[in-house]
Amino acid sequence: LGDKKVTVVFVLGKLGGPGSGKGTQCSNIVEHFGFTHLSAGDLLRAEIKSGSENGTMIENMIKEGKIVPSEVTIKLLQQAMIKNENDKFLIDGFPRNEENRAAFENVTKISPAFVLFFNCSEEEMERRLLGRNEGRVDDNIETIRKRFKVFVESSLPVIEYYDAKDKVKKIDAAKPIPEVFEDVKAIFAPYAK
Ligand code: UP5
Ligand code: MG
Repeated sequence: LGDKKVTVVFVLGKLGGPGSGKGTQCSNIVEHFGFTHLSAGDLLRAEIKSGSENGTMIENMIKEGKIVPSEVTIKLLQQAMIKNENDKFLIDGFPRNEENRAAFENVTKISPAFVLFFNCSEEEMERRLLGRNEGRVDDNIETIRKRFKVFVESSLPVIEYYDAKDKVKKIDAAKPIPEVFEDVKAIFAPYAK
């Protein structure tokens, strides 16, 4: 990123976040606080669509709920941050394991201002994902269960790492969308435009 100084907030959710409303609340934060939203999952899905040489590999990983190799995801995030003139980014759905986290910090030299963490029950997230209807290859009960399992095994240590640094801001994501946003707003108040 060169000399560009950026503020990064990682947005994660319990059990990997599938269906915890990360994407939904990030759109609200963009509108009110002028951040740029970078969803790692959206960038990976765009990479599949673009017909890149990694496309088939990425698609297979997502279908299985597995974590795509760090270098692929980090390259996409880094390119997006370089291309964008903004200096405030929400990185949604990343880092998903310790290796993602360490590689991101090493490659970009960026550590997050804080981690916004959406807490929600597994049953509620399942219900939302099955009702989402965006045609995602991973919104089926088999893949959803795999995504939950990967979270417990791989993503939880990332939360614990930042928790130990007092950087995790936890939100109750089981409430209706506007109520969740009220809590989010309180956290982002220092970043008001
Ligand atoms: N909804 C949202 N909030 C609600 C609320 N408060 N009350 C009622 N309904 C609510 O929301 C999901 C649905 O719920 C929507 O229909 C919404 O209207 C409703 P959304 O905001 O889309 O949830 P989100 O948390 O963004 O869920 P998502 O499925 O996108 O999270 P994931 O983390 O699973 O998905 P992501 O796209 O980040 O990753 C997909 C896959 O990509 C991963 O499994 C992995 O294989 C791969 N990946 C990597 O390998 N590396 C990465 O770094 C990132 C992804
Ligand atoms: Mg999402």
